Amino acid sequence: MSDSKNDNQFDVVVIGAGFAGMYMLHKLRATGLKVIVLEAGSDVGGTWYWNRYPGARCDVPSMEYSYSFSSELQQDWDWSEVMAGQPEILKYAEHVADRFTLRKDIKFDTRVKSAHYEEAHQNWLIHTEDGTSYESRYCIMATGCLSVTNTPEIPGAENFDGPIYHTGQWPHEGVDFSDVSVGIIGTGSSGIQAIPVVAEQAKHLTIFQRTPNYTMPAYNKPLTSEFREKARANYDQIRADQRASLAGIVSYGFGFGGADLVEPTDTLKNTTPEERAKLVEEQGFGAFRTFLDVGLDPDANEMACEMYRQHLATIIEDPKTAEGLMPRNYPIGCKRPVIDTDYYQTFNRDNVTLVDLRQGGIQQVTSTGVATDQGHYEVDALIYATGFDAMTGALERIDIKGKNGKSIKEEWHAGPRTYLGLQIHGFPNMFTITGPGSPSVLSNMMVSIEQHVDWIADCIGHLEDNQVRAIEPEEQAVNDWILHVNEVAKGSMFTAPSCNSWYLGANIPGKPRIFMPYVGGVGEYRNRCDEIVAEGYSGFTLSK
Ligand code: N01
Repeated sequence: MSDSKNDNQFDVVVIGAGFAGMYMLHKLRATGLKVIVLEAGSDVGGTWYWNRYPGARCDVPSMEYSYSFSSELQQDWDWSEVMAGQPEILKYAEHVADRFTLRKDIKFDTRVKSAHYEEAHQNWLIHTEDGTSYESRYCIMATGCLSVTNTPEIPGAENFDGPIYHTGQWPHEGVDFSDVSVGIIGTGSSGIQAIPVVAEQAKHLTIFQRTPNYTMPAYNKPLTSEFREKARANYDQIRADQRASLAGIVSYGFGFGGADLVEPTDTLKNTTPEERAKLVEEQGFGAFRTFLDVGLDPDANEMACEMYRQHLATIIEDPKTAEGLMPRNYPIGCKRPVIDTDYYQTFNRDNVTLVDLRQGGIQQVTSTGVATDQGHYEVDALIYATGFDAMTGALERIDIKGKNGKSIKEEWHAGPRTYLGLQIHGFPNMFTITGPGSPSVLSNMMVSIEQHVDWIADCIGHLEDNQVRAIEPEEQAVNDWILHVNEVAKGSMFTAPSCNSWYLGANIPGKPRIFMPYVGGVGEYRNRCDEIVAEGYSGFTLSK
């Protein structure tokens, strides 16, 4: 089949050359299908290609946040730290591209504009911004969950005299902030990582914080060769345990953020205020980690929040700044957990100012700074650490049309609708790697990416072997899956009424409030995906 194709006809077009697209290409190549990857960036790496801001680092231990598909690769690669920084992870991606000669089938600097399903030919027609079109039987979206930056429209930004950067689109040549007064908007994972590093360099750093976050110290450190050797010798077991786990992480050697391992079993509600105060004094922010009810019971959670605030007050020298940094009125565990290096200590520096926007918000950006209801703050440069249009953003930015010309935007007007986060009703032969409705961002992305890529490659193999022209989920299967995704998230801190997270789309004005990822765990989820295959692709329509 492949031989009869012209230059722009393919069996599979994969969109995106991050870790998902790279592995998808490698996997499909082995099947003999004609595959091309289209990538907007100039090289591989996806999120690690774009997010080059100072302090960017992974929060999953690198021995686990790495590919498992090649035993030689995992035996050969040396990680230098428990959780590697962005430059090292990007180097790893580049190494994988070299090692498996991936680049020859990736077209870089190529942004996909549209993907339309042609019912008459059961093909996808894909147009790129450079005016090229590609025809393909299958279209695989490896577009990432956090790849479209969210740049809030703050009035006056266009009049600012200095440069404005976004953490998610950082200049490749880096930025020198010596002698520069910097303002940073946003205190999510990106802001919290960037702030201590920028503060070291800048003349002054002003942090515009709308919602204080709960963040735990990262216990990052160099990996010893002894640890690496031991992990390598145990890789088969580590990988098997990751796949069967809840979050795709087994904390081999380390607990969350590189901290000591703990197994929460106790009940915080059974403790007295004195006991809690003693725990905070002895263990700091980690004091509530041993309590199981913190994640389940809102009252226990509020006790943990209070313990958190108590410890915070002991770190910050200025009481007003301490109060300004204290998260209130939403539970620990509602947002994506953040870990940091020296975040709070940074606020004790003379060259750092916190602007707690709860006391008066941003009015506008002026030519020389940021005007708020609390006054005007002069800055020479601005950093937006304002996050992403997560999970659906990258897909909805492309003009995707399925059967009957229906657009993905129409199909998802009330929130994303998928079966297993893998396929959308009415969009045959289109697959989404780590799409909404799959564990994705609630898991170690590497584990979820590999599981989806393997599943999709097996599915395509099955279709090809059985002369099936098209696969798409039944509408009822989609409805049932969404119901299940919502059901398992119910009662968790993720969906607490006071929670406003990007998991819920709450960071983007007008985005429907829907809990997008699947909270049931990668092990359970994998089993369900495998069962569905064993049942002959139950819930899918296969047409010859
Ligand atoms: O983005 P965010 P992020 N005015 O959405 C604020 C992954 N990641 O890039 O909370 C003022 O979390 C906003 O305020 P609020 C990880 O999954 C991983 O930091 O909406 N402020 C918030 O403080 C993470 O969760 C790693 O009130 C405005 C911030 O901007 C995800 O990426 C590292 C504003 C955005 O926080 C996203 O993290 C980095 C406005 N108009 C990222 N608009 C690691 O692996 C937004 N904000 C460690």
